[in-house]
Amino acid sequence: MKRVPLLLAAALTVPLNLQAADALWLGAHAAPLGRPAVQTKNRPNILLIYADDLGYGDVGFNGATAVKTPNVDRLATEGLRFNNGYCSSSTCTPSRFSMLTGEYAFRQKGTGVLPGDAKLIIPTDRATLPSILKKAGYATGIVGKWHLGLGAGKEELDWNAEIKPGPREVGFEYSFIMAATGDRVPCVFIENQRIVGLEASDPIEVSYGKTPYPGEPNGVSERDQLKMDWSEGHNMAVVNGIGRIGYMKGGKAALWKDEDMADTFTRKGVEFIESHKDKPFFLYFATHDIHVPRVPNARFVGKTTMGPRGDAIVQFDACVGELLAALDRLHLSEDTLVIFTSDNGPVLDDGYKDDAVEKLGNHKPAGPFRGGKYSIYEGGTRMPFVVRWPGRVTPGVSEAIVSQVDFCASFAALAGLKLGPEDAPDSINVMPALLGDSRTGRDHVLMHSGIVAIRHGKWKNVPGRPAANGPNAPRARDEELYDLERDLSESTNVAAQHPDVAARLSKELDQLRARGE
Ligand code: NG6
Ligand code: CA
Repeated sequence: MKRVPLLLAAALTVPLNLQAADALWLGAHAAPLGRPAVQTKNRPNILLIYADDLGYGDVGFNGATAVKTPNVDRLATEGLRFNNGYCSSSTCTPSRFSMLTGEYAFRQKGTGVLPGDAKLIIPTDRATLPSILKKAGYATGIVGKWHLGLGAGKEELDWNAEIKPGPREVGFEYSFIMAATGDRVPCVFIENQRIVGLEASDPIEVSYGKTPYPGEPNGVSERDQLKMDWSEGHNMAVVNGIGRIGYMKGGKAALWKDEDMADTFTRKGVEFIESHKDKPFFLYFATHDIHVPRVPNARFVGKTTMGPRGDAIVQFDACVGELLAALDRLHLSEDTLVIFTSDNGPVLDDGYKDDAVEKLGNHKPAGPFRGGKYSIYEGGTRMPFVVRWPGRVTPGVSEAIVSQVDFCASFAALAGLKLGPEDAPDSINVMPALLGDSRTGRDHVLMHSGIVAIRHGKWKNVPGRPAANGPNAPRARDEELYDLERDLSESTNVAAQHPDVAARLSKELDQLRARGE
């Protein structure tokens, strides 16, 4: 694959008078912009709080009232809130792939939502967000959801031995993860690439084949005994009374209890912070909330009128609160850049009967935006997005367009590390925007949900598709153009009124897509 290094599009608002320190800070893919951080505070700890399936409108600071989120609201009050912060894709695996590699996932085959036994999809020889920060002297760790595959080669993975390659081989020195999602087997925690609590006498087996393990419960035969019924899929292995995707057997002592997962991850996150308080650390804290199955701890059950989905948001917010409290307690808040966002837009019924639709009331999970998880519209990829760095980032609201794909180049620049031309090819250094030094970030951004769309400035173009033959051929669709300044909810297609704009964006999209080929 030939890659052409990207030219920087980020616009400048700060007058430039560069000194040596600036040049260092500017690093990765950077045009010279922004105020140098090295002169004041260099290399803060980085805490990336990454929610799962949490929508733009699911948090108080973006207008939610039916659910209270005091801790993420605290982040927003003390930090810089982005109204135009994007993930790359409207599902989990491709969004995380893009964020951690700085390359849009649509450029690499096999980066769709992965089964729980998938092999690692991030090549181990490439620069990643953790490997970049590790090189810059950070202690790197991940706690929570992985969903990027584990193991390599054609052989089936032996879950009872060391599980590799995995997080370590892509740059995380410490890991405490679940392999895929809460609704996919194996339902176990994996710490530093070994299953936690596994007993040698009860080895674990995992299968994504069609047949259940004989004698093991499954979500069809035991449906009437399930803790939470499924509405679609989720009828294979039964773990903790809940049907999952995929089959597993053994490892009984290692199985997680959904009700305790948030506490476990939070404890591990806090422990990582505590044990690295004396050196710069990067912690990627990727919650399983609020993805299905939504099974919050009893402490949170009934805290909202919205059922498990609302209660899971409260639980998520409480986890954020504990992490922030740990930073306060350890006197690390001032030295820590906290960045909070989510992997894709919201969904109500995602395959379990948990009343998310019935109990929604007036709550708007995607805020003012159209669509949600799985969608090419803004609700799919416009995320709640906050950067807090007390004393360095002035609290407020930014309209700059920023994307999670930019984390690689931006944090490389902050840490003073220069990226090679092959590294993080879609990532732009928007650190000046993230720190509030610049009011502009990127001028364009791509979003992906099967198809790839482009936003440039206020315009959003969703490409059309001609009719195709064949039983599984996707439906034809007309080209769409929206003016996001006037029409946040993408309700009026103005492609016919502005054919020149539509053509310009469509050409830009073609060129950007072609870069990875
Ligand atoms: C779907 C699952 C859904 C969720 C999604 C991945 C069914 C019916 N649906 O296939 O529940 O797991 O995959 O979500 O099984 S993501 O946030 O990890 O991308
Ligand atoms: Ca997700």
